[in-house]
Amino acid sequence: MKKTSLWLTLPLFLAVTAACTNTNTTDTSHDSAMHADSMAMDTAGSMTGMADKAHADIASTKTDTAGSGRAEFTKRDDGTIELSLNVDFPKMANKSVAVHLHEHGDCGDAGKGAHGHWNPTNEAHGKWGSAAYHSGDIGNVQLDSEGKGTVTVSSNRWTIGGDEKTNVLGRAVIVHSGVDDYKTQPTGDAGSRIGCGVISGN
Ligand SMILES: [Cu+2]
Ligand SMILES: [Zn+2]
Repeated sequence: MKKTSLWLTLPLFLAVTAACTNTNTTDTSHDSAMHADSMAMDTAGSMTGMADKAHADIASTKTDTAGSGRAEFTKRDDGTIELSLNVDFPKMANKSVAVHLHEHGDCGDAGKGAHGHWNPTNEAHGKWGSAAYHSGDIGNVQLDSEGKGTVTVSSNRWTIGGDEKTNVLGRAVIVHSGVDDYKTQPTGDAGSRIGCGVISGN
């Protein structure tokens, strides 16, 4: 009987393993990446201290590239967190600038106090929604002729409150002077830090 049950369960185990491997390695679409992360979200969602909204007011770190911005995080009905980001840096008009969530909510020392990209999953730096990327790798934002730009992204890598591996509270939103190449490790070679804001609850 023991032999029979082994032969019954082994093919099932292999099938499940193959299915998981396929999802994680060959399908790099954003939807699949989010699907693969949904279990982490469920775990965090069951914890206390969760909120539906958070924001960061972004201020300049340098006088020669004066600007501002606002990041608003909202929990959607499906449990994912949506970020709506507006930046306004007139000196950077018609350029594309990189925006990331950095690990520490500290804008001191011209934004360097925020340390590196927030990377709770220990992945390589990369393009948002690709096979591997930091949870803070929002990416490049195109600015118009006035230096204004917007981006909206959503993720189930994020929560407002809860598990530190997903909690955006206390992180910093950093606006860079350059473009993220989505390749250079671990920064994307995005240039200096011209804007910074700490994410706090509403
Ligand atoms: Cu950055
Ligand atoms: Zn990164």
